Amino acid sequence: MSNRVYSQEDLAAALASMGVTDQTDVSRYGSGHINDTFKVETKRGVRYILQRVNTDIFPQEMLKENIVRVTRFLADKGVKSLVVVGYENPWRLYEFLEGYTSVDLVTNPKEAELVAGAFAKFQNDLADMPPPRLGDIIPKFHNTVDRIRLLDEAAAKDVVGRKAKVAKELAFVDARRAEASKIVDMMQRGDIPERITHNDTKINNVMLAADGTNVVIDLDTTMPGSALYDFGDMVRTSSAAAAEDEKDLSKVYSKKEYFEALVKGYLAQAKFLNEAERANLAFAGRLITLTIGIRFLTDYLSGDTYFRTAYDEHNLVRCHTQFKMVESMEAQAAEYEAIVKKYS
Ligand code: ADP
Ligand code: GN1
Ligand code: MG
Repeated sequence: MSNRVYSQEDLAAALASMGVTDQTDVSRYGSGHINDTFKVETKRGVRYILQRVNTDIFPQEMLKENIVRVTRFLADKGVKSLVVVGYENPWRLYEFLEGYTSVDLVTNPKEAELVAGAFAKFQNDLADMPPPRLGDIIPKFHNTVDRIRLLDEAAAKDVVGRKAKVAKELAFVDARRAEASKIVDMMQRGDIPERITHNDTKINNVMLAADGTNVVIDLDTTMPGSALYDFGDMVRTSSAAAAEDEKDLSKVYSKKEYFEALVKGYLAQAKFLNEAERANLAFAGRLITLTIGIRFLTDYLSGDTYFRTAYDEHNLVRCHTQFKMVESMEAQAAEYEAIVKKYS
């Protein structure tokens, strides 16, 4: 997916539908791969985040219902969260989180510990949300078996003729098919419980303030899931030594000291985990990283229709960093297991 173009009239109409007419500037913002995000400045000096949700990906009504419920529930508890100012599908308006920033890469262990604590607290805060169950926004979102099925399908169709270029990458996945069902099977058996989870625990989905306070954002995939996937996705992005689209693979690896900080920060807050969950934390890091790599590869084979890309091979570059991260975690598996034991 390349950047959609919006006219100032489109943006003004969206804002007007949510009661804002005094904007002085509306400009693209952030580095998310899915939604179209804008920062809005107004004459009153109040700022907003305007987003057009990706209608190819999200069931709009269900998404709105989930977001409104989750943000209200958190606000009623006194937990600082996103504040919905207006929501007129497919557009929505949030209060701008003043004084907070997001980063795309962890630069020190303290930051990793903080991020892990933030997502553990988020899971904790939502644990007693009353029924009904939140909607399954994207069914089988982190189901690796299903993600491999979709990769196989995309490779078989080969709609843009890229399959011949990715034989090595497909072999990388083939060699790991056996472990793909481990968490899915444990969930099916009931060994790993369903919880309300964030499902997109990328570092840039936590807004950080200088005083160490933080706000978890990007609540689009907050839905029933497994805590393991949330922890795993933190390992994927917050233990990474380089960006998700770094081209020089010698710079890409999982940093042990960041992994340790993630475990420390997560386990200090995630007291709710059962034994099976604890035992699979390190594995979940490898699995979710493989899964996201598979999704980038699938999108590459499908002609780049899902993730926002800035150039032709962007999804393939992202796939390579993910697979390199998997290799790095595999090489350190014993040390990572020992770290989890140390803090359990
Ligand atoms: P996407 O689903 O495309 O990733 P996000 O909801 O994560 O979209 O928003 C993209 C970026 O916009 C975030 O990484 C963050 O930097 C910024 N952002 C989002 N919401 C807010 C907010 N309420 N206040 C300030 N910045 C925000
Ligand atoms: C997308 O929306 P964003 O950029 O925070 C994606 C995640 C992927 C991530 C990879 C709804 O997250 O699942 O892990 O890109 N979100 C969706 O960077 O598919
Ligand atoms: Mg995001």
